[in-house]
Amino acid sequence: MTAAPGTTPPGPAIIPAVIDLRSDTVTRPTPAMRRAMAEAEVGDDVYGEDPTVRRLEELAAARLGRAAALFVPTGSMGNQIAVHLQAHPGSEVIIEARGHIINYEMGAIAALSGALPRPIVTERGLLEPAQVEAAISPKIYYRTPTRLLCLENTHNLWSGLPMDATRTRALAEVAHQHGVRVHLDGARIFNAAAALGTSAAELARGCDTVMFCLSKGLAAPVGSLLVGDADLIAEARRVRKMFGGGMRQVGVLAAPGLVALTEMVDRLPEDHARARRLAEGLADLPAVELDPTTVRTNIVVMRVRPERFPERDGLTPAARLMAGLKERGVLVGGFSATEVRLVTHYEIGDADVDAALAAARAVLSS
Ligand code: TLP
Repeated sequence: MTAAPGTTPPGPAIIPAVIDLRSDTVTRPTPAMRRAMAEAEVGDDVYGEDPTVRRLEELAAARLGRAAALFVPTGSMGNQIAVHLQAHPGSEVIIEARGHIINYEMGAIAALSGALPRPIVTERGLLEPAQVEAAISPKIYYRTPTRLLCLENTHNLWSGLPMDATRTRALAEVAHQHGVRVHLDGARIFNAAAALGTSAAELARGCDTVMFCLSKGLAAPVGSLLVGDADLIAEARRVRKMFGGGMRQVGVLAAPGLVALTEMVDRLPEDHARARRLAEGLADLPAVELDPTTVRTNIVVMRVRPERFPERDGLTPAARLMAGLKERGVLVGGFSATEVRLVTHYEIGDADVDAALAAARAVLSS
């Protein structure tokens, strides 16, 4: 059919392709995950009768080298159950100052567990055992007791920084010497393991509880696991119910989680290589401050230099960059007035990295 002069020819509406680098949470389930969801065997998981959930919990415990695991709807819930079990009202939780648990979980450690954060500022995201020791309250009855140390691996706000097993063990040892428990927010522990050439179990060693997510780089639509000793996980099951996380025929959501754990772990180095290439390209731009060697997993946090790309029309440098990129079909996340985060994942290919770099070049030179 020929279009009349001056009209749009018929055909599909032209929707600009979106390159979504806001997070690795944006991925849609793979075809294998969709099939697994449709075919999942299910039962009522509050009665412990969902066979698919059980399989996932057993596999998760084995992958982390622990006795037991609990399927929870979100990473936040997994972290908060761990805090609830190991801190008590009026006690302190030691955590690196940019930790997810205190910056992005809605004040839940205070709201749900009555605990206080004791944030430790670091220069590059890695806690030192001596810093942790100094932050632990002396055991005097009139001092606020320290109950829990929370670690994060990879460290989201520090450009996905991985932490090696030696440091994790040293930090856990110092905490345990003072009777302080250790929880690891391992939302992206498989990214850390891939970057460090080790296993998730090795990185979890020394920690009392570990939470990891299926819904980040592993591309499942939903779900996280909390792992630990059998007694603690039995208690965690009770707290999950109290927090409203007891789910019923949830094998339909555990099934893509099984695919995530068995099929999506080995490809993570691809995301890391693309993130590094993205970081190298961005670091070449005069308006960007970024050391690409700090990008070792799938997260790039960069700073816009305000002297090169200033605030305009009430928009901060970061907001201006985000808006400009969005006009060009590239979505990124804002961390502060000058910081922006870009995350690679299985829906981002090499051509997407090239296109995102071209868009950033165009926006930042405007
Ligand atoms: N992180 C999200 C945002 O909340 C920032 C993201 O897009 O990265 N621990 C870490 C280290 C996380 O990065 C996240 C999610 C969580 C816990 C919480 O997981 P969910 O979103 O499943 O509650």
